[in-house]
Amino acid sequence: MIFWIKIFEVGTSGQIACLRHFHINRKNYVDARSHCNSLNSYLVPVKTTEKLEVLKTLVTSPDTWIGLDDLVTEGRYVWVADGDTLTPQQIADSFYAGEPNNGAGIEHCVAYRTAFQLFNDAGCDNDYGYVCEKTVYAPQGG
Ligand SMILES: [Ca+2]
Ligand SMILES: [Ca+2]
Repeated sequence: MIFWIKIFEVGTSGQIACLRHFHINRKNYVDARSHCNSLNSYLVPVKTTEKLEVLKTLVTSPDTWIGLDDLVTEGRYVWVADGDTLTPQQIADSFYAGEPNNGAGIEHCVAYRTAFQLFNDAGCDNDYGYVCEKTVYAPQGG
């Protein structure tokens, strides 16, 4: 059985974002991203404080992949869902103190860290839980 939690209205488009947290079979970043894609979804973008609040409620495991990485260009953080990049201010607001630190020169994938309730850049080979998102059109009430 697959649970998708409906939470968000996306703008005024009538779309609802549905999230699912996978945390039992943990995966590296690329495999997590692929699994989301196989479910017609994508690793979750967390671009609003509203969605960050949802993650705080939904996620219980220590580290959880979200759909954000600097795999292409070091220090340039790109949302996999739409290719948007983080501004320096957004980086400062989204990561916890001292992060992103590109630890050992190999941290290019971003995880939500439950202990800090903010982001950390981590090694993409780490096996973490992950959150997928997909959007559906809400039925229009009459
Ligand atoms: Ca990096
Ligand atoms: Ca880090």
